[in-house]
Amino acid sequence: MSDRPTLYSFRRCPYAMRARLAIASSQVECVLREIILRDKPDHMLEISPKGTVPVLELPDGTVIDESLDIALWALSEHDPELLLAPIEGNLDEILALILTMDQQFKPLLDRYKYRFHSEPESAFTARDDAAGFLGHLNERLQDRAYLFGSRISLADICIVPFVRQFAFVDKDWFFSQDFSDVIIWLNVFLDSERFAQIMPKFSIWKPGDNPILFPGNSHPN
Ligand SMILES: N[C@@H](CCC(=O)N[C@@H](CS)C(=O)NCC(=O)O)C(=O)O
Repeated sequence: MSDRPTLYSFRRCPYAMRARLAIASSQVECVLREIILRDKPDHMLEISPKGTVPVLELPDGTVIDESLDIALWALSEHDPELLLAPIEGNLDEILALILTMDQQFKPLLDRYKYRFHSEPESAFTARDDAAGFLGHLNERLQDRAYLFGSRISLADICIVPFVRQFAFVDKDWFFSQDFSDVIIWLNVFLDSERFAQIMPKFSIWKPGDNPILFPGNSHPN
């Protein structure tokens, strides 16, 4: 077992992006093991039989296999950007918004994304319903650069990977919608050093590989 936490991750998974964003912000150095979903490593399935990424194994053997829990763990270790202490509102309100997006927006996003070609009618209904949640985010972002104030918080890093996924199903449609403050917020994220830092093309891990340390040295901004 490593003396650093080990993170099983899949680059394009929004949940794994959430975990990497929180870990990058915390600057807690981990060993990153990039996986592919159709060929999950035995060790990952041993420590987390439910088989979803991200999974974090701590040096003491503790396993955390929910993305939000990983984010909260990393930031409770070190939170130099004060992601857990928003300028407006409080952590409970942040967690409530993340939960709403995970429980209500994400299923709509999946229906939209996975039925886009096969069942467009159902996909477009889901898209319209999902857009209602973006309208709500847009209202928040009309008066502030980030969801809970003028600086980034846990809410932004947890939610933005899912909005990115939603946007990328049909970019022409998304970027012509009237939730313009969500579009600005997403674009700021996509252009950020923070995003670049979590999205290098990691090579797929196999036992015996040299450890890939994550995050690298640069501080996100
Ligand atoms: N509630 C979990 C969900 C994680 C999740 O569903 N991850 C997807 C990838 S984005 C996954 O691993 N799915 C398993 C599979 O496709 O085999 C979390 O927040 O970590």
